[in-house]
Amino acid sequence: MNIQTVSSSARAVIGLLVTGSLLAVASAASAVTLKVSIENLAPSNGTLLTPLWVGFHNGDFDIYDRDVSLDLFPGTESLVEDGATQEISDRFTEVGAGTVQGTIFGAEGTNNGPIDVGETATLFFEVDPTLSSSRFFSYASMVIPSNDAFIANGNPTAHPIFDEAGNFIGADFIELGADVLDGGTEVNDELPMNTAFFGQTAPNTGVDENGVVTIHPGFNSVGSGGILDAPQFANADFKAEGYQVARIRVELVEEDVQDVPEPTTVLGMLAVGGAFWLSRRHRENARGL
Ligand SMILES: [Ca+2]
Ligand SMILES: [Ca+2]
Ligand SMILES: [Ca+2]
Ligand SMILES: [Ca+2]
Repeated sequence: MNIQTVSSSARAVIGLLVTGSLLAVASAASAVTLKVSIENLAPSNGTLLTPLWVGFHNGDFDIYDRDVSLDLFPGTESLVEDGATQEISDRFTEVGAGTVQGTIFGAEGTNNGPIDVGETATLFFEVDPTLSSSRFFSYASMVIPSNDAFIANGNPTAHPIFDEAGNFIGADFIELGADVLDGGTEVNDELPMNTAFFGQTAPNTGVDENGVVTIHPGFNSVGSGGILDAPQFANADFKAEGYQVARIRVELVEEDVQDVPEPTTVLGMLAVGGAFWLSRRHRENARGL
């Protein structure tokens, strides 16, 4: 394949989508192209996901610890409450454990930006497999609608993409509803005004929880006037047996890449915002309860 063509396209896409973040690109001689994808496996009228943040690093970039406050992980709160990836992207740059990162938007489906039920969102990355800073993969996405529900790896070395010799390993795993986490930063009141993608109109809106990261207890029960009582989220109970949230894959691209997604103005704007961007529609729906 023509690696020059692939790399320049991928750089253009990622650069546009991740506003303000740096993207160091490996030399063409040793670079490979990776395809990262996330598929929303939730049932119809189930949960959506905010654009997936991903980063490649040397094992020293940590998104959260279980039973520890997110105050110790700057940038993660903004992602788990609002689906915004700018702050975690900035921290990734500051930490210096890796140089390649990006945000994968769900440009298809009903909602442009969020990854809709049944939608697969994809982005290509160029990395140098010989660098230790390419070795491990991390990811994070907010489960919406919610106050602070999210999926992410808390163990920075959980997903090695290359072995020590630079041989490709890749990743292919499913996030179960049972694995969804609660950021511990916002009370799960599920009030439309406080809940991203459910009526919230500004970032960082909600009641402080001052807690720690835990397994999410699940949405408030049916009949409480919360998320599960909204018809469009009637099947969003991710604690239901067998509920699958997403499949995430990191694949090695062997052939030429013709389907590198083209950025649009709309996508570029979404990079700055968060999960409150479509709040009007859902606020109206919530009012109808
Ligand atoms: Ca951790
Ligand atoms: Ca979408
Ligand atoms: Ca919470
Ligand atoms: Ca909130």
